[in-house]
Amino acid sequence: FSNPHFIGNRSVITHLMEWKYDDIGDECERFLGPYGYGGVQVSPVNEHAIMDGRPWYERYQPVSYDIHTRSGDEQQFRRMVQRCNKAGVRIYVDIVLNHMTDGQSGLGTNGHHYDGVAMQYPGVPFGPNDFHGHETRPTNDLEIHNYSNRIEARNCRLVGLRDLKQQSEYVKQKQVDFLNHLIDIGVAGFRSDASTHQWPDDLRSIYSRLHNLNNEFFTENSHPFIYHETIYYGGNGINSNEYTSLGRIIEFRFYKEITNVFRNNNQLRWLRNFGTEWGLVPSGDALVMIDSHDLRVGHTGQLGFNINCFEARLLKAATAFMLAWNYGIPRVMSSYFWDQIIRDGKDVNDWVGPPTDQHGNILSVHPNPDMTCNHEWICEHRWREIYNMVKFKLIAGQEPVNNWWDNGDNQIAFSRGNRAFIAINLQKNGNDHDKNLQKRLQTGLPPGIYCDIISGNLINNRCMGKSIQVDKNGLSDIYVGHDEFDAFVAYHIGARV
Ligand code: ARE
Repeated sequence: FSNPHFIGNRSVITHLMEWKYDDIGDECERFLGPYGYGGVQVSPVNEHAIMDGRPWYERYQPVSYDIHTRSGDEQQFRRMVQRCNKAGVRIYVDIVLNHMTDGQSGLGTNGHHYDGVAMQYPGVPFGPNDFHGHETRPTNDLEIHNYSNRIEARNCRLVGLRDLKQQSEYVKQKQVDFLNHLIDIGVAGFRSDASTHQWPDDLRSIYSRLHNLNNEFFTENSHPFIYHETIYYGGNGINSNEYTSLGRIIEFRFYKEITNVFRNNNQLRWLRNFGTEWGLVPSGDALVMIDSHDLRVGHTGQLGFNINCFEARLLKAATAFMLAWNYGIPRVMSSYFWDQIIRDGKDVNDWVGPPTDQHGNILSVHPNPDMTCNHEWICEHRWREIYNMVKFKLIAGQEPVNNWWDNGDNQIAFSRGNRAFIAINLQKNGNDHDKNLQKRLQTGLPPGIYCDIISGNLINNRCMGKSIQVDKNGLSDIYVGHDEFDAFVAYHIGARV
């Protein structure tokens, strides 16, 4: 369950949060395929509660396992999966198996009624016996209070959400049917939501009944790729390594350490041995990110510490490191615009859902000629600095990190074998001269003239941005001014004049 089934050397996933399936299909064909992305994570696809104001998080309150949300119905979902697979781009679905809705009642996105107090979900159907109650000896109010307590975390309610009893054969079978339905349609795998709140053995038992991937798109005997949301920063919380035998885990320590470094709370030079030596799980067990649908608004992290699209220069630099370093499977967050208003360290608009028209239909994405999107959609995955680093990673392949250099502080550079080279400058101390990265460095690259793919593309054999000349020994003058638009430069053998 830890192979993402990317095509060729593709190696990066992007989460197109809340996008409509028709738009994702278009995006696979016109952009993601051609620019070398390996896959898309789509927001939960099954019927969910319709909540007042339509917050984005209503998608995390399931009502049934019918494929029907504002992103599209089952037919549209099927068409997207077909189109993306044909474009060489895999689809991973965010699955919410831990729970159903909170204690409200109302309608779901496919018209099913639900009642969270009575725990009735006729769309599945699930009833009160399918949920954890007092017999499993959880807390008095059935809520999770102590996230480090295994039993409480698994058998109690996460923020009031009705907690499914996955020990029940009936519940398991309904979930297996749902996942197999998605597999048969042609998805490549799943993001498992709130994994720490589910018993590893229950997940194992569910996964053991999954079909092989659809062999219209995948080789025989392929298993779905499954990555688990286990928020573990060390200490006595539930250790994410309880889940590594089930697939991959989202390694939250990656974003936390990288963010800490890029915010200058730790020197860049220490990144030299970043990975398992820092306590992270082995690379093959990890999926990594800088930003996510939660972190962006300060959920599961701390606003002001997390880096989101409102700090573009920092986000691009941290993402570049993630894509240049050879660790885990990287996921690039792609968000929509919301009016961030911070009061007392909290974003009061952290709930705001995707852009819609006056009838509540999600707006379409219309790319501009300069590759950006209509202003409602941030489309980080289309920023030149980011899509070109996706290409960098594709070209670097499995080449090792070589030619590490640092200034003993916050300037670093390294190559990936003799295929690609990056230099990052976040130096804040010293005079202007010290703050600029200006150094003759070993790039590892064969001699020639290379375009900096961060400041511009190679078009008609000319660099639109900066360039360097690499001599016959692989040396070149590298320059990253401290006040430049981007804090890094990157070169690879695919952008040689
Ligand atoms: C919303 C409201 C709540 C309300 C609830 C029910 O915000 O106030 O009680 O509805 O009415 C998302 C949103 C939630 C939202 C929920 C349901 O983020 O705000 O609740 O949808 O609509 C823990 C879990 C982790 C979980 C986070 C949010 O361990 O699994 O909490 N993350 C996933 C998703 C979320 C999603 C859900 C789970 C639910 O990524 O998007 O919630 O499906 C420490 C602990 C962590 C803990 C973290 C919380 O770090 O170690 O375990 O994460 O704090 O910050």
